[in-house]
Amino acid sequence: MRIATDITVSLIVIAVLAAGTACAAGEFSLQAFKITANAPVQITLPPNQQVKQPTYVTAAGEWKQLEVDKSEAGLSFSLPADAIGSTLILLDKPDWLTLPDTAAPILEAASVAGAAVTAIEQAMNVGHLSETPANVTFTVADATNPISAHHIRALLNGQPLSASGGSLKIDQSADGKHADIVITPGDLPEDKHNIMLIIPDATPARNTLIAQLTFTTAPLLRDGGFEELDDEGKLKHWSFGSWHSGEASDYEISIARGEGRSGNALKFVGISGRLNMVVGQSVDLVTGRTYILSGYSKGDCNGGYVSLIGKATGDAKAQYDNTSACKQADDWTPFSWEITPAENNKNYIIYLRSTSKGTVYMDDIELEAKQ
Ligand SMILES: [Ca+2]
Ligand SMILES: [Ca+2]
Repeated sequence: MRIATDITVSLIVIAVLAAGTACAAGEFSLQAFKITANAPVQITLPPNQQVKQPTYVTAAGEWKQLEVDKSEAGLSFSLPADAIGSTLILLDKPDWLTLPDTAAPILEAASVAGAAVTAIEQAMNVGHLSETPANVTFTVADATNPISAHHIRALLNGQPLSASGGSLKIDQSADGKHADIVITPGDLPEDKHNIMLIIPDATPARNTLIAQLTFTTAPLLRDGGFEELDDEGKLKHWSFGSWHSGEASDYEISIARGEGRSGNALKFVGISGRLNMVVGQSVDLVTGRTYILSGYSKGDCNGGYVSLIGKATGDAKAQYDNTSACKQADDWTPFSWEITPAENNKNYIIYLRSTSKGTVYMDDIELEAKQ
């Protein structure tokens, strides 16, 4: 490629963008030149360069025919005036390509181990799963052009799928505009995991959809038995606190070592003042499901209970639900409550609490999705 200019050009960047792919469903590849110049520029290509329907995009986003002069020296063209300094040029516009197209592919459906995800969004959270799903499928479509299967990228927790032994399979329609993208996650530890898919269309601009799906195989509630302590003797998965209105209160929240139904127990002691003792943990709940929170309590008052608190999204009301209270009992007594995360909330936290004078013990707390 030869570049000639009428005056001195202080900056010219020409990049060749190859978009699309050669795949079983069709040849959705093209060569686009990106040209940036701050002065008039003439570009000459070898005579054997294939030219068919040469097109360029104006600054306003309109695709127009590009005038190409043929001579023995080669093929020449200038950066058109209405491209204003920068444009994309296609010398060999494929028949399948429809321009303009400024829209990214859209996510039409998703499923996890064959079960459809009900709320399709670009960032989905399907919450707790009993095990890593064998596969996660994204169904995507582009209204105007083929999807560039060759440029689809999948990341699991920010890493290539191969890092966890996972794989990606793409089943694309003959016209290229629809694709089922099947991800096999591979071997994953019990934890929260995120799959991110980057899906461009096969246009010169490569309009790109980024779709994400998050799931967790970690226990919904960690250490409901109050046994996991850090080096300082504090519970690893629970945070202790007291909410009060400024009025002085006297209380103790502690780990009662060896006093549990098994091992340790959580112990609230309300002494005086306006008491509001809380022990919280973030939980990955999903709206539309009901959960069972169960455990054991004992104590000399009826003060123990549990709250589910959410963070509102948009104009929704933040969830703040309380269960009924644990009964006064000398021996360990089971409790079980249904809790339901509210619509349009996120970042749920379970709080074990006591607002009473007296002592409440809790142990063996479990949180499960209701079957
Ligand atoms: Ca498109
Ligand atoms: Ca325990």
